[in-house]
Amino acid sequence: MTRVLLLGGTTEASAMARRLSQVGTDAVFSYAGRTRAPAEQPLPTRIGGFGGVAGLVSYLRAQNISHVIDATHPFAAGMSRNAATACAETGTRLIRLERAPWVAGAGDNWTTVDSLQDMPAALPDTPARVFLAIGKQQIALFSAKPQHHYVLRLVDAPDAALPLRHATVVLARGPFTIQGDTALMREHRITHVLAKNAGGTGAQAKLAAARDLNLPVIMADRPTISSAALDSVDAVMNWLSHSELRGV
Ligand code: 3Y8
Ligand code: NAP
Repeated sequence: MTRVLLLGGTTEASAMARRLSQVGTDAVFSYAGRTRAPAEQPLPTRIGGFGGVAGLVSYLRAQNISHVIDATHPFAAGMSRNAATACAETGTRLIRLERAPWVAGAGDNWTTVDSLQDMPAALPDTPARVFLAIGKQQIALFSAKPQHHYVLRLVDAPDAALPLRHATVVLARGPFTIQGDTALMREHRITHVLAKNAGGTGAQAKLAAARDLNLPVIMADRPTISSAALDSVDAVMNWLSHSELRGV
């Protein structure tokens, strides 16, 4: 009996949820609970962590989950690694739905760093005005470079003081537009744009805006995740139907 756990939180996960709902698959959508008011989904939805690998193992068993579709963000490495371990332990089928990384094109001025932790060192010593669009979980990294003015784009208002001396907070939820991001960078006189290589379309506008404004981009590469991945909803639906047919 097929019952799917869809690990969400991205544009691709929302598209996956719409397809599973359309075909009537027995599925449950899962958010981490990172934002105050996540987007509604057309599937029964649970919100919050599982309690590590052990918690996820218990959940998979208690809920008779036969398949896990991990459509979390490429930087949600902890969730993806826990899913791989828990699915191996319980013999649950697992696939990742992941969008391809962005690649620098003509006119792009990117400095690529291995991880988010390497971003502050890539900033100049002379004071800059930095568009920090990597969410709020890694802001503390930048307290090492207090001389810059940071413009932070967040989904929800911070619930504590920011660990930065000069910061402006912009509250907004993607997907974003090139026009909107270009206006934002002009308004705040941005000199550097920082981004995670998330791929997809929801966060891409700032890269096009940076190119149009001839601004340098510091791009953090995504963590490596070993479990098998597909890059489209159709491919995942084929994977699901084949594994149902094989009964494996
Ligand atoms: C809670 C669910 C959908 C999904 C929409 C995508 C697109 C818009 C662009 C910028 C970059 C960033 C951030 C971003 C984008 C989509 C997608 C995407 C980037 C929501 C959502 C949840 C989250 C969590 C949030 C993180 C943060 C990251 C903001 C909902 C809106 C920066 C990633 O305040 C916080 O603590 C925010 C935390 C994890 C990264 C971080 O480390 O801080 N996403 N984003 C999910 C959950 O609870 O499980 O609230 O509706 C989803 C989306 N955010 O349904 O269409 O698919 O990527 N999300 C990044 O890419 O760098 C913004 O500002 O330019
Ligand atoms: P993470 O660091 O990989 O995961 C940390 C912990 O959060 C996990 O161990 C798990 O807690 C919980 N968790 C994460 N995703 C979950 C989900 N979909 N359902 C239930 N629990 C989940 O995750 P993250 O980077 O903070 O991302 C959190 C959520 O935001 C994910 O849904 C992700 O898709 C979405 N998102 C993240 C980014 C980003 O830049 N990281 C961007 C866009 C959207 P337990 O250990 O307790 O199970």
